[in-house]
Amino acid sequence: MSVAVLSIGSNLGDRFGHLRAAARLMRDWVIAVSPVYETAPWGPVRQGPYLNAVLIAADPGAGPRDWLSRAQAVEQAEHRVRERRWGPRTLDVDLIDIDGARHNDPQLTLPHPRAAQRAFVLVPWLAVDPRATLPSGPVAALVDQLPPAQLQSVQLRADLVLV
Ligand code: A4P
Ligand code: MG
Repeated sequence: MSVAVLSIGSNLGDRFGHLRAAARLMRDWVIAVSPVYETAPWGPVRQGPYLNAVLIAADPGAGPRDWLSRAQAVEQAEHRVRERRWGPRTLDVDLIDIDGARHNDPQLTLPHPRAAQRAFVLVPWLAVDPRATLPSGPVAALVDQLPPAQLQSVQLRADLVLV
């Protein structure tokens, strides 16, 4: 069984609509969906706040490249434009982990190299899978180690539910 952990994020346009579209377009494979969080923008670019969530998807026949092309097809369906790295986007779909595999290809690095430091990835992932792990440790422990300011930058949006 191939199980993929996907981080989805949006800070342009109908942010929740883009997340909903991602869950809908992946519905054949999605087995679990996290709550939605309002998150302060991470990185060097000045931009508006994001909505973030995590999808867990399973497909016995899929390899890492299949998951990457599915993720990119979903971004394209939501008119994702690559203007600048780490800049605002209608929809970002990042592969965080696939079956614990390690990949060092720049086209697909696994696990996602910045996931372990990102509250907007770790908090939703932990909420949907309390046993989640990365090579650097259990996600529960990584969340405990996050600076308080980072944790506070991720706020549950209980009013927004992805199905
Ligand atoms: N690529 C390599 N490994 C992977 C992977 N594990 N998953 C390649 C997905 N793609 C991977 O990605 C650039 C290239 O990375 C692709 O060609 C792919 O083959 P991209 O999506 O075109 O560019 P990007 O999204 O600007 O870069 P990146 O590194 O994915 O950006 P980040 O690090 O995800 O930053 N703040 C909050 N609060 N929430 C967010 O969701 N997102 C970003 C984007 C910035 N700040 C944010 C958020
Ligand atoms: Mg990306």
